[in-house]
Amino acid sequence: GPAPESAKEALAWIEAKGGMAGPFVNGKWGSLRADIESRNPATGERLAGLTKCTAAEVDAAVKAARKAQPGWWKAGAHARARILYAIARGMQKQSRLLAVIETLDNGKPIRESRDIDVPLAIRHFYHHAGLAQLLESERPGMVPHGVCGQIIPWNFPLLMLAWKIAPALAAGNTVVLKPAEYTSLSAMVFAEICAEAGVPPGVVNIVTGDGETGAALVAAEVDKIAFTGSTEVGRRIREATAGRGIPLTLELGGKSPYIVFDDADLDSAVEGLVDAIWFNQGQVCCAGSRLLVQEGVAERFYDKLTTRMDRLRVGDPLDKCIDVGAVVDPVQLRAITEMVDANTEGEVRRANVPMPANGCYYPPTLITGLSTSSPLMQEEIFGPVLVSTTFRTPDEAVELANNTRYGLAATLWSENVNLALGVAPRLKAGVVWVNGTNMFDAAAPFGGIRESGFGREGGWEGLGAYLRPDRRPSRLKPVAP
Ligand code: TXE
Repeated sequence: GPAPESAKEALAWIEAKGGMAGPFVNGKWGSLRADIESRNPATGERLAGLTKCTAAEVDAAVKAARKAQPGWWKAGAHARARILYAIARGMQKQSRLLAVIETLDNGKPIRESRDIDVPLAIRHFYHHAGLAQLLESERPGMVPHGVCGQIIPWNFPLLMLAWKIAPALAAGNTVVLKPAEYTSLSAMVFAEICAEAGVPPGVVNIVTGDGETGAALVAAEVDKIAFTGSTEVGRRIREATAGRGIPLTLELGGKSPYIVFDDADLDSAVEGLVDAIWFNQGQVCCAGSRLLVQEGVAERFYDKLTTRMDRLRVGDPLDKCIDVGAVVDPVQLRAITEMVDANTEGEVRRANVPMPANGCYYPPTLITGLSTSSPLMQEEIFGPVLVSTTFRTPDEAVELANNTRYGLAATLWSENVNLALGVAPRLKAGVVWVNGTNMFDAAAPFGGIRESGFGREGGWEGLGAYLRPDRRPSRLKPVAP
């Protein structure tokens, strides 16, 4: 059942801040103002007032990061590793608070924030503490960029923060991070954890606000920018930074194919699909949102899928038995609804499940019989809506799978290893999962190609995005002619 006690504890934590959240700069809270309201999408209740940082406030944060950076780098790999380990342990100690705040703020099922978001975020800090210690031997001659501006979305607030901050700090950079306006509260808990873990003032700075604050951070004197979010904003950031030539990594949208071949283990493929499209209400950049199923098993597969859909439990995200929670915000709910309602093709099937009367809920939905040019087949819906079509041959599956401007992830199911390994390399995607989906690890680089962006996060490849070759004169003696 619901967990009112832990929710009370989380709300008390916010209340203790005067019901306000705002910038954390140079190890201190900045001006807390209720410029933006942060609400619980499951109930509509107000959680906190949020400061919308001005360009001047963003610049002050960048200055603090600039001042702290040389010391953070010179402290050495072991000092940085020790602090990253301390952050990881601090997050572990606060894991319940983090999970509940994330669920209140975002609407995601507590089972997911507790078992996925928070543990993966912690693992990211542990892993990068280890990488920090190996830097000098494994990447000699590499140095940090300096100050990194980082902008993250609302679908995995704490995990995206970890993906950004852990490698940047491990490599000796300092950061100014802007969380998304819908979901800034777990970043506030994180700021406190940093202070307790002994992160020197100015090394981790957080500026709250919306797209205007984000644009101010992009325009500020930063040495590198990392962004995860929509393809549209990614394009704008690329334009805004083009003239400055600073390094940029972009992790953008997707329309990832989920391919089921005739010989697949259909029951496992159905369970995988539940994870691919209904995890986090489908608000996942690599969501398996386009089902491609081979004709021979299509009817059986749809039967199994719709039976499973009707068993999904939609409701109060704090309830541990819930599979599908609330969509992040009324704005996103409206976007999903309008996109689906504008469609006139195919057959729309909604899960036959009880739906909560209030709150930002959208039913798990399957749409079949769409033409490949339909906007629903081409555009990211970013909600619990699966679109599907059938194919005859592996060649046709590859062609359909690649028929999109994106290239973030792909999943395929087959018991035939030759078929699977033949098809996988032909899929245009940053990651291809075979007989599984959503497999993430701090050691595995993740990222897209085409309009899904560029750059990788995780592992040595991800760390490399926060390093550059040293520009100091080489220590090698010039050879006499
Ligand atoms: O994203 P935005 P939105 C997709 C998804 C979703 C759609 C819209 O399809 O429905 O985008 O979501 C900051 N300069 N994804 O509008 O605006 C913003 O404050 C600098 C996919 O919420 O891209 C937030 O912190 N920053 C996705 C962050 O960018 C700006 C995750 C992302 O918000 C800015 C989220 C600007 N001009 C949405 N404008 C994924 N790939 O995971 C906004 N921001």
